[in-house]
Amino acid sequence: MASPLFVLNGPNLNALGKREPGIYGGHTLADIEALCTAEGEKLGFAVDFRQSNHEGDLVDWIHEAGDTAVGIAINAGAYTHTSIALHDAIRAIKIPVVELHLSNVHAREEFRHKSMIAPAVKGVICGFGAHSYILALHALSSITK
Ligand code: DHK
Repeated sequence: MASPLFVLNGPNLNALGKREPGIYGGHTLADIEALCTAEGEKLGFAVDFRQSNHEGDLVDWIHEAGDTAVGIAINAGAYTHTSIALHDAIRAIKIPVVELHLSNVHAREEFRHKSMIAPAVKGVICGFGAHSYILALHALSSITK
């Protein structure tokens, strides 16, 4: 039986493919969902892949995952840098959370260097484009089995 795993995506990630492709790559979010679903199957995860432009949706989904899933991979988009609510939601659950980013946020503007959620997660992956998602699934596989 595959273990349920949430892959959560925050604001503007629905625009991947047409949004600054030099930074975020040419994959659409649907492409990334397909990659995650396929890799998840290999690793024994049933991937529940979601995106919202609204902070409260992400908070609700983190709580839901805490009750129903074995782990979370999250690209919180710009909420990474601002959201105490996401930090608190992650702290409120017991399952492991991996933070990920397509771009290397540390090689970009200074306001992207700080993550509000990093202190609450198990680990952080950034800079590998769509492959960051695959690396996050492997990280979760290694710590949930
Ligand atoms: C995505 C975003 O939308 C930005 O706000 C972050 C992240 C970086 C990414 O690289 O996936 O700063």
